[in-house]
Amino acid sequence: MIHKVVSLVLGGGRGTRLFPLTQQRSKPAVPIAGKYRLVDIPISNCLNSGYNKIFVLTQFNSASLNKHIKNSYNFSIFSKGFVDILAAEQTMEGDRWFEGTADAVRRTQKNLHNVDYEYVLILSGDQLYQMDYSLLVDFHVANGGDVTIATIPVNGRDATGFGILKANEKNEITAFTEKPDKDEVLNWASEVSDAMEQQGRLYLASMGIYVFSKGVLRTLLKDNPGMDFGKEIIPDAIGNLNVLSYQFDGYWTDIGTIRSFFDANIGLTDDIPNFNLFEETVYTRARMLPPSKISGTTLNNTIVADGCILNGDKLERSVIGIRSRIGKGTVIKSTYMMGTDFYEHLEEVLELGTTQQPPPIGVGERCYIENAILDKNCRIGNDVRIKGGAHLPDGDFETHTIQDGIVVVKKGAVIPNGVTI
Ligand code: ADQ
Ligand code: ADP
Repeated sequence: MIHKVVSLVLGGGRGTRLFPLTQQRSKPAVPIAGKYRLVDIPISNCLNSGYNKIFVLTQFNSASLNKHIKNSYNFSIFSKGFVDILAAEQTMEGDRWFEGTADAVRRTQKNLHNVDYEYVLILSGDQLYQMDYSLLVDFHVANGGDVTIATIPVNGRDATGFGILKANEKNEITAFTEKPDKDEVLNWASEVSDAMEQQGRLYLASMGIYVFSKGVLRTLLKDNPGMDFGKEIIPDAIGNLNVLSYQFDGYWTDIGTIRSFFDANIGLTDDIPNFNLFEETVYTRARMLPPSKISGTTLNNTIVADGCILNGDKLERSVIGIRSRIGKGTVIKSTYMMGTDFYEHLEEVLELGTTQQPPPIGVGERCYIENAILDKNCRIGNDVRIKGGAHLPDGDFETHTIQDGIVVVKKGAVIPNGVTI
């Protein structure tokens, strides 16, 4: 049954964990999988679940996010659907930014007045998964929930990064702790299926995906001044209200850090990826780009988006984003190249190709690139060598950062001929 649902996508706090990808854009606008942006994942899940009233809450408004949402999600005039951005803004009531997830929702509630809904679905903006939220909402309604949390079993190592809970046989959550420390985790094991137990996934984690009945959310946010769902609002609700656990058994991963973002993107090149782009539609901006043209290149487990001109030697376990250009003799492995926002005219490329000041947009000739993320619009010259790995210490440099052995070349950075990183 279709219930009246409004979805709120938590588009990002300061986004510091994804620096430098969030240096010039808000987190929801970070490009993923060669042609999408992070925010397309929860929005597509909503649309595929039949929910089309969607707000994206973000800390700062960026031109690229606005443009992307406006160009991607146009509903017909016969539909009541919308995707609207609510950016933290100065109002008569205060000039603070959103201080946390609950505060962000509290301060945007006034925008819900004109929307007809019974349930609020709160979603995180930095996760990769496909989920039919209508099953979650049906579960919430059928079991008389006040609040329902989507949950997934995780292993002990990951458990410290999540809200961990215990539920009884009626799926009622009886205890919850936000990000327990290493020693404390051991007390939080749950009974899980044999398959989960074999994988060591003994701890039931909150996926940060919540369904609230309309009045319940309003009352909770009014009575509890807490800024955060995980730290304050959810623990307060447990014990006082009927808080349910809806266990999800599909693939789900957090992509809030450079390492997890990198792994999620490169994971798409697996023979049978955990996140299957060929199943449910992931919506994004429909660009009128030409098909990609490739010559002289050996491609292995590589995703190539539209509009690329690739002349490299070998591309392996890599995601090559829209409008990428790669020069002759170049080898790229385990790399996410985001692509470019525009093409340089042929004359420009030819001219820059001779002067190399700066190099033309894209990756030049005879380069070797491994374990890297190349943000959009990079200009990488000829004979450049970038080899990420555990041997490189973390650091933040003018053109790039290194985190966990992954070299992230910043948006629009220029790496001259012959440089080695
Ligand atoms: P975290 O992911 O650590 O834990 P948080 O950092 O609060 O929680 O972020 C949740 C989502 O909200 C993220 O997408 C984030 O970018 C966004 N966000 C944070 N502050 C925001 C703000 N002020 N405005 C808009 N968006 C904001 C949460 C739960 C845990 C749970 C994990 C699952 O607290 O219990 O286990 O999610 O990932
Ligand atoms: P995407 O295809 O990634 O959605 P957009 O079309 O939204 O990219 O463009 C991204 C950015 O690039 C925008 O800020 C846009 O103004 C800029 N841009 C587009 N074309 C050009 C161009 N020819 N020269 C310089 N900047 C451009």
